[in-house]
Amino acid sequence: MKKAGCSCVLIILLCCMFFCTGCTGVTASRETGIDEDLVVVGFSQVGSESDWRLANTSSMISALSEGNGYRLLFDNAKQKQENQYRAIRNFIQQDVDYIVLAPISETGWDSVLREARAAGIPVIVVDRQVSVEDDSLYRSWVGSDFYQEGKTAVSWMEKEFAQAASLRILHLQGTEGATAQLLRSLALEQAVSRHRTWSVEAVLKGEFTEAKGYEVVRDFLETGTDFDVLYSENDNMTFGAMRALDEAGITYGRDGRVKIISFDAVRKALEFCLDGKINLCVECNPLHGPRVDRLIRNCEAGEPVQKFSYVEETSFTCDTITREMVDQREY
Ligand code: GZL
Repeated sequence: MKKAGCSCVLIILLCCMFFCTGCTGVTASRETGIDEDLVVVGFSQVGSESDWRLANTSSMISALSEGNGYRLLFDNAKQKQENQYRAIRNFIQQDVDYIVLAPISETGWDSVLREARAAGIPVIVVDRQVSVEDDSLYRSWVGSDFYQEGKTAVSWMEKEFAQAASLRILHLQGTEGATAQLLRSLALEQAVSRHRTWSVEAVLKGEFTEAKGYEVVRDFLETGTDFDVLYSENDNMTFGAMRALDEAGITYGRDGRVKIISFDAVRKALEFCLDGKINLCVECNPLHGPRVDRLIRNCEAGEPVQKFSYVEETSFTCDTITREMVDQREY
């Protein structure tokens, strides 16, 4: 489906083709192979750095399918913002009907979103947020309340360590500048400033990947610095950290020397939680495809759309999780 400006060009083109070759619109569309009734969406995805991201991509692709009335142009930015810039400019060149952006970090979007607005292409932001001077540069955002996720983890720590004389924290951070990192970290930093007996032994940059999580925790453990709880901002970094702890002979989980808090709550993490290896899994729901589909349909119908839509989330502990909860997991 194209906008007015393009429709005129398209009609002229089709007339030329008709008079020149006797083609009809049907033949023309057979020529181009594109069903003009489809809503064309350009989706710029961060990358494929984590199980959460793979589930998010899968949800978006299955919701924005041709069967649902979409033609989806998908771009994987491989965790580089300049690749997202390139993808968005490419979508503008192709004159898509909507741009969906899952931004790698909050800043640096003003210019390219102004280009999308100048082209008359609405932008929907999913998952992490964008920090722009003018928030009319995007139509709507859907994602998680990352600050609440962090507060859920802090509440668990306050109960779990209520009797402890002190609490030494190892903070494993996700991609710097991502909303998930900024707000999960903020909740912890505020708690540490409230609790005089809490301390952060180190802040490690794990980039939300298993490999980097393993590397930075392995290097930290070589310093011999003790800690009581790992606050890991996503499951894949946690998996890497667990490997480093195993190699160092440090036990963890329900009966372990250190406790583990992990964010996302993908199935693999919930299995570890069920086994008592991860103490707390804080859910971050990636299944935004149906939500974006509904947003676009509302836009198409000229209905008002909410600027910010937060998804419902929960948490799981190794003392409360059940096999049924794990088996019900969609991702
Ligand atoms: C959170 C999302 C984060 C996940 C990570 O919504 O941005 O990015 O927590 C993912 O697993 O890499």
